[in-house]
Amino acid sequence: MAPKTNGIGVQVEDTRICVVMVGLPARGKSYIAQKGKQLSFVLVTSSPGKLRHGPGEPVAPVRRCRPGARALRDLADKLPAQRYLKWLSIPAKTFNVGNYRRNDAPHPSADFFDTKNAEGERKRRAAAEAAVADMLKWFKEEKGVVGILDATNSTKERRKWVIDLVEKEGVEVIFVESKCDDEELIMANIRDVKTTSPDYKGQDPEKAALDFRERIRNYEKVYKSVNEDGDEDHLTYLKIMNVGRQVIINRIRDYLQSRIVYYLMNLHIRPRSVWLSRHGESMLNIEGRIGGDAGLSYRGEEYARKLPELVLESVGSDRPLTVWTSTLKRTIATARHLPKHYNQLQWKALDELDAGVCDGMTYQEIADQYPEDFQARDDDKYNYRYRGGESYRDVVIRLEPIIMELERSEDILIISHQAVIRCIYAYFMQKTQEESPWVPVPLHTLMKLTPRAYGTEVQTYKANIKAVSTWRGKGSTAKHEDPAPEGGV
Ligand code: ADP
Ligand code: FDP
Ligand code: F6P
Repeated sequence: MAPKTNGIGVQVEDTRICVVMVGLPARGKSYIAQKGKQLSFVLVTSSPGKLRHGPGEPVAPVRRCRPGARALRDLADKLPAQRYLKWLSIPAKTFNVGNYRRNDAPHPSADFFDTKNAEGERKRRAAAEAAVADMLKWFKEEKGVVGILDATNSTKERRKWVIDLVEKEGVEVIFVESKCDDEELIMANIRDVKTTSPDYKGQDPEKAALDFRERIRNYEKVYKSVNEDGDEDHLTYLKIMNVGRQVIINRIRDYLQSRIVYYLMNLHIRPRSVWLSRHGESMLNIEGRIGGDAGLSYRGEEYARKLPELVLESVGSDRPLTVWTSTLKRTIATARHLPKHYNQLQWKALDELDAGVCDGMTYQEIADQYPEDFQARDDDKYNYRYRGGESYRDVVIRLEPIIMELERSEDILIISHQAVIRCIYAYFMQKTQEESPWVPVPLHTLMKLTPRAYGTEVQTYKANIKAVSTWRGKGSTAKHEDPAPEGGV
């Protein structure tokens, strides 16, 4: 079937996907699921309502968009899977069976998970049924696109049961299995995340870890890896072995599936951070003019000279770092005093949001010359597209390769621009589309983001070099005199 688009390059095909996680406990399934949610932030534009272009252009109705065969690029909410999907604006939601089971069996000991335990079996099945029922309801009533069933789904019977229920509703099923036999890593995972689970609330962590290891042994008695016996070859699946050292891909069908797979197979769990900085203050920043390709102001240059010190303080002197800038003068100039042994790469995708006909204007000039546009942008800043320019949604879409590359990479410093940094920050911090375009990102500040198993840690380093504030509050035409609110970055 030829993909249908709604005239704004957005796929409207009715693809709905259920990602069914598979694997023994403590194999990173919930971690992977959480990442997928992030993915949806950049894949498809989904918010119903109006997409606002400048009032000079037609205002195209935005239909609820379903990603399909061709259009991840055009698809503009949270797993590393959910996080990624959400960032791409694909409505994604995780249904964790453990949370359902906890309603009925809040503190089970290992023998609860022995298949010979009839009560345990009954309660576990009821939890799985409730999770799948809620997921199907979500697809139907809330127009979900990617539902993630987070459980062990570790037997063929369970997988067949899920497929039968889900496919009946016209939802595609893709199994994502994490297989890992690195005993040291599994014990580290147990200590990191399982001993603090509500299952073991108030219990001694060492005892909890031993009980959890016993729980896993009960699962091992019945566990079958997907297609281990050769009779599940008809299934669509991705098997990630030992955190990506080997990957098996089977029958991945369409564009969205392949993007999800590509993203998930590139995830790694080696400790790393991402540093973000805007360029030093520019000559246009001083005048309160947006866009352009100006050089640094005297204070901006001072920041460029101070940046190596801030970076070395935060990164350390012996860690290799890769620096990504945009192709605009002000970010390249900001990076130029960094240590020569850092690899540097310029990305067009990191250039500032294109303000189209408003490029080089002050906010006051825009309000005077294009009052309707000015209002439209305040009404829906994420979707407003400058005449001949871009919206935040557009920026998120062009950042998708950056996010893919970031997930594959180790330590990276990105020197970019206000709007672009907001979008990247939103991916890591799971900011909504309403919030992200307004996040304060002050000049002359280095930010360190460190992704952890559940959530991202933020540290900021101020250079203590004065700069104008380029933050503008809703309704204001301030020539940058609005003080940025406290909080945010
Ligand atoms: P599960 O849902 O499988 O019980 P969790 O997601 O709760 O496991 O475990 C999280 C831990 O797993 C984190 O410490 C994370 O670093 C680690 N992890 C993430 N991905 C993987 C993977 N592919 N294989 C093994 N461990 C992983
Ligand atoms: P989780 O770690 O997500 O809490 O320990 C494994 C576990 O998940 C249990 O909490 C939960 O009851 C079970 O997996 C759910 O999966 P199954 O229905 O596949 O057993
Ligand atoms: O003022 C600096 C700047 O980077 C401009 O180039 C850009 O148009 C603007 O910030 C983006 O911020 P906002 O979306 O809040 O106008």
